[in-house]
Amino acid sequence: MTDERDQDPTTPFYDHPTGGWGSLKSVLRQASRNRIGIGVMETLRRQNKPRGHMCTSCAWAKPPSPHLAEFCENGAKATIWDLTRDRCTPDFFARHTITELRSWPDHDLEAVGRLTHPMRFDAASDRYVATTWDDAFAAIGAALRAMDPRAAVFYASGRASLETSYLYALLARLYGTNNLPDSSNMCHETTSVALKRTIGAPVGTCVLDDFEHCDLMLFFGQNTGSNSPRFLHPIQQAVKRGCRIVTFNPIRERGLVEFMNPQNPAEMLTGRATPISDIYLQVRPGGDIAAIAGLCKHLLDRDAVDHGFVAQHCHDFARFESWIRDLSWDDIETVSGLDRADLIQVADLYARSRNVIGVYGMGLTQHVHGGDSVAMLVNLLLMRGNIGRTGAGICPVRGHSNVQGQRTVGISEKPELVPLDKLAEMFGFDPPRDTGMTTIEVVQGVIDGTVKGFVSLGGNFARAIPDQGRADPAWAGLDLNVQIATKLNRSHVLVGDGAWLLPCLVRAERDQQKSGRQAVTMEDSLSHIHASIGKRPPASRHLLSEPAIVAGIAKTTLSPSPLVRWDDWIADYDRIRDLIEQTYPDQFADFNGRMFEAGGFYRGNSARERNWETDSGKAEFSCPASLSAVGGEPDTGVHTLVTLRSNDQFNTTIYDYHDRLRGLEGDRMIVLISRTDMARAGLTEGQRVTLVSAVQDGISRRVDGFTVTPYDLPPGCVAAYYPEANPLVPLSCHDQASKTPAYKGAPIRIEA
Ligand SMILES: Nc1nc2c(c(=O)[nH]1)N[C@H]1C(S)=C(S)[C@@H](COP(=O)(O)OP(=O)(O)OC[C@H]3O[C@@H](n4cnc5c(=O)[nH]c(N)nc54)[C@H](O)[C@@H]3O)O[C@H]1N2
Ligand SMILES: Nc1nc2c(c(=O)[nH]1)N[C@H]1C(S)=C(S)[C@@H](COP(=O)(O)OP(=O)(O)OC[C@H]3O[C@@H](n4cnc5c(=O)[nH]c(N)nc54)[C@H](O)[C@@H]3O)O[C@H]1N2
Ligand SMILES: [Mo]
Repeated sequence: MTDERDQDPTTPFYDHPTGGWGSLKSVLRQASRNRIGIGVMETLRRQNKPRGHMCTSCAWAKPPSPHLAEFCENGAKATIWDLTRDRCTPDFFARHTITELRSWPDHDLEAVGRLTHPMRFDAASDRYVATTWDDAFAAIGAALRAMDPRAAVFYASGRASLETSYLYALLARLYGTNNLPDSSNMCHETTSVALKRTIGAPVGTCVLDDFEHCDLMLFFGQNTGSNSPRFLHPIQQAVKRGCRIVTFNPIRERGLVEFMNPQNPAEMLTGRATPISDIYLQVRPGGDIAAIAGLCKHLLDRDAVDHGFVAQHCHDFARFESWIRDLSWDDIETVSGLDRADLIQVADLYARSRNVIGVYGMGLTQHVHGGDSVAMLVNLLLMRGNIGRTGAGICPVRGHSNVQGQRTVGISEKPELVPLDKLAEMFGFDPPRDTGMTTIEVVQGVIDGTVKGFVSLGGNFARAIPDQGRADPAWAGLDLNVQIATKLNRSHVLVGDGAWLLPCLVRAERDQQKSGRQAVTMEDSLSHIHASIGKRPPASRHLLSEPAIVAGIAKTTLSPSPLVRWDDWIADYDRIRDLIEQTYPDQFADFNGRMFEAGGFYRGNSARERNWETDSGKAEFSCPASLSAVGGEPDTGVHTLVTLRSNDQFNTTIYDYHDRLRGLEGDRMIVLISRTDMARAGLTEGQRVTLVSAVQDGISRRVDGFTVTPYDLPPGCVAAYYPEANPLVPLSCHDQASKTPAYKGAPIRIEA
């Protein structure tokens, strides 16, 4: 069992359960800061419920019979942040040049409040000035028409609905490009590529019911307590019925140590928390391939392989088996940083458990060999037939609330994933067939000037990317930069001539169109599709919905066609859902009829049915290119930098300067390091240091002003917050196959 004694008591940590009173206090602080009205509490009550609106925070499943309040600390913060009474008006922009705004911290930019008017950047006065929608659309359309479509990029951050995403992808293809990267390129693209290659389905295989039938859950690099807190409810239930949990994470994340349900009065009043992890192993960053290899090795040694399943369903097991048998325990221990005895204990537990789920997040995906890490977890599950049966499976926990769905309905730079022939037939055009740009390639294109136009459907791209800083000056050189957004952020103030800021409704707001109030839909991490209806009055009468903005741009960019009826589609989103159903009939049959089903409707998963849509027609065992996901042992004096999300941020949106669940408060410019490594490097607590990239490619990457903070971390590993540390992650450090940036494994040096 894990308990307090496992924690290094001389370093900061949170000695309360996740959830609990701390969670409530943190929400109330945001509520009072944002001066929200009583109506917002009513909105929260309807969050993630049938006929309510779906939270804009994480993508965790919405259960068919929700809790009285089916939202978590961070879901509440996201809604409160959206529904603030503060406004970012033309008046505000008249008072501040963008040169001045560039010096503001991320938190302060967003804290100005909701954007209220469409704005055009005026380079002469260095200010955004108010404009009309007609003028904005006309100018954007003219600029796009004047551009080579291959030089334009249509980026999406994973929040926009299925309806918006479908139209957005259609706009890009009608215009002539597959340059449709999305935020997924920075997070679970590794999953899409590695799971497709190994099990033939690009998404996780689990559904909620599996969490009621599993005996063991293995967690790899997913911080449930901060990033998908509603998932703690099924985990808590599972633990209470005897399911065991093992966690692999360099940091002892509180949510995976113990949890107190803030919606359970008995737990809140008695202070009784549920311990979560039975075994917690502080693996070294990038050490998961080795750790899992150790588990597989012991399974082979004790012959705990499901040979029947392997023979019937899998390909290439013999090669994998001999690779594992040849590995030495010494190498496994060195690379993983874990003891053989601990790994054997976990392997024995795994062998004894009937139904096992492998859960993972950015700790696996954001590495140079992230795809191999995911494939290793698949190997482990396949060895005992733990894919494609109730209570078992692989469960990537997705980020944004509709990031998985955006890929489902066509936002993809990979044309082979999209039914282009179908689109050609439906809309009477010749879709582009060449591969579009990923996020990494877009950043490179912005830096070298080949990207001329950038349309951003949400997100804070310039701040979320690796090598941030190198691209900063290049943004002003674009011919066109269109930012569809709700709040001001850094990407909006790095612009030059030809920049537009287009404000949209948030999901909790009423979306009124010609046929009446509209609902939109999104897909959760477990492939269920939910409808969402906003009821709050819009933050400003000048706002448009995201689908209406996409249609507005499309109408001025594209030549008219009788088959492409933007106005009809916007008048009634049922018609957009009809188009989605027509394009993807198997997954979206009777879309309009089923979208309000409690718990969402399931769009299915071939691997769950043990129908392996891979090259071999079977589930693939595979051997990794390297035993370490960071790609080898670092040189002396080089540390592996892990970039972290705090409990008080949603990506680049910084709600506040606290990280309660890690016992850290008040400052984000800190570098976490173990006391042993501090002593070795001659550093003292509180010392100011500069972090410098150890990648030698002729480019200097450094960030000053980090405070040394002792923390319970494995040797050789340091941690700092995202996005502050992003300039230290080189563009060239990314997963080989998927191009997901290696945000969890950047080599750095510390300069006093
Ligand atoms: N409140 C809140 N919720 C969010 C977000 C947010 O910013 N705030 N972001 C959303 C988005 S877009 C995403 S993609 C998800 C991200 O959610 P997660 O997948 O949880 O991502 P991170 O918090 O970046 O990192 C996860 C964990 O990986 C661990 N880790 C780092 N390196 C390694 C390693 O090499 N091996 C192992 N085993 N573990 C490692 C870290 O210690 C951390 O606990 O959350 C979504 N939900
Ligand atoms: N170092 C490091 N870098 C990382 C990561 C990491 O772990 N470490 N994680 C990566 C990951 S997983 C991700 S997903 C990216 C994401 O990083 P971001 O791009 O920051 O993601 P968002 O949260 O979508 O962006 C927030 C902005 O979206 C706008 N917005 C909010 N709601 C809406 C809406 O409803 N509609 C529209 N149109 N706009 C809206 C607001 O203006 C807000 O400023 O960052 C990546 N960067
Ligand atoms: Mo993400």
